[in-house]
Amino acid sequence: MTCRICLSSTHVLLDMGESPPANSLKEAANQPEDFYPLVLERCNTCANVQLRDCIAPEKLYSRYLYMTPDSPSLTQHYAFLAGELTDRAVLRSGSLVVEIGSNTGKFLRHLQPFVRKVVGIDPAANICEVANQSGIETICDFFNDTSAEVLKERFGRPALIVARHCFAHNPDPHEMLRGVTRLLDGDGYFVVENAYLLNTVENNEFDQIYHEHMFYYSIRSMQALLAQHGMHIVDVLMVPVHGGSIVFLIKKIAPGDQLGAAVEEGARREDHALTPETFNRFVANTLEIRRRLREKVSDLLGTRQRIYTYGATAKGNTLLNFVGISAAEIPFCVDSTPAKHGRYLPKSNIKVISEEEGLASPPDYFLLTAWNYRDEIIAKVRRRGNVRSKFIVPIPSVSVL
Ligand code: JHZ
Ligand code: ZN
Repeated sequence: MTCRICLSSTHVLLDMGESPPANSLKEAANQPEDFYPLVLERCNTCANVQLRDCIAPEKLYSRYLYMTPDSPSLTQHYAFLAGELTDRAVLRSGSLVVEIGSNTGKFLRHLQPFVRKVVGIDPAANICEVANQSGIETICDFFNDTSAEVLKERFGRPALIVARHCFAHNPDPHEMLRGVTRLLDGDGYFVVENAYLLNTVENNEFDQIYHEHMFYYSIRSMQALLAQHGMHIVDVLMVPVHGGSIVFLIKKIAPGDQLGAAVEEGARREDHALTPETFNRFVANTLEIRRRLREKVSDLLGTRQRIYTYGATAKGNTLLNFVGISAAEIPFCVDSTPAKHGRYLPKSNIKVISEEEGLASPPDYFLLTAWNYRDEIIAKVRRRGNVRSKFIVPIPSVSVL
């Protein structure tokens, strides 16, 4: 098809068949649901990796069940980012910060002590309500050229615009960048945090492929995109969250801009690492994980072991549906988000229960669908007195802890 960054032709890397949107948890089991193709493709020119078929954002985000969890590793990450941004004088006491896709406002709360004002913008009405009630001013809208103008009129120009794990969640990044260039202060920063393609591929994180993730960014593809908008990456940070993410520090191109050495070093590493062979290996490893996980689950059920999944994650739904696991085999999924409790996972029909319910009747095994929080989830389960349940960790390869 066509690259949505540079309009060149693309080739298919991996076709995962059809699945329902990953966060479309259902109120009743076996409720009818819509299926959409999940096809990963790569541009023949600009290094962009994208989803071939995009679902309209209005359908995905107007009501949204993902709420940033309480997590020690995320809290630590927010503190790290706030420190980095302060050290680089991106956060200043007089400045305004706007966060796109701010969810319940957890990150903005961490920035609040360092700046004059923080404002969030998020398209999900139910999420905005939670954020506003907790005291983080949040506008309910999609971020684009039009809403950027509204924000500018109302609050002025921010010295920092943040987009964490939402920049790839839109079919047209050009539209978002038009909004950013309109709104951002002349020498302000646009900070984008996203799952990093190199980690996704090298760690076999095929479950990161779902309809919300419409792009799989690298330094090279981000450079190709920004160049069309008079912007560039001035530095990058590699961070551990969500299976390995990259933080792009972006500015409008201006004479005298200093570029951090990590940008060119990282880009050259990508040129070396992201070869057709690498993508072939990624596909082969994906199929191997599917085979081994299928086998592991069947073997355990054959010996009457009980399995629940841990984490009603978006990526977990890709994993379960691609491997072909359903409620007949795994009846329950444990998750800490109250809004997900009592709902059913798309396609697999697995029922979501609370962590407390999971503790009251623990299974023999948890399939860790929130593997990005592996250490803290296992520590929490043990701390709460469950020393018996084992954990099947699917990524980067199937292992049991
Ligand atoms: P988590 C979402 O993906 C969707 P998901 C989105 N598209 C995206 O890009 C990423 O986030 C960033 C639960 N949990 O963060 C809470 C526990 O039960 O891996 C969450 O439902 N106990 C925006 O859904 C889920 O796991 C715990 O102790 O893949 C984690 O979801 C913890 C820490 C979490 O994102
Ligand atoms: Zn391209």
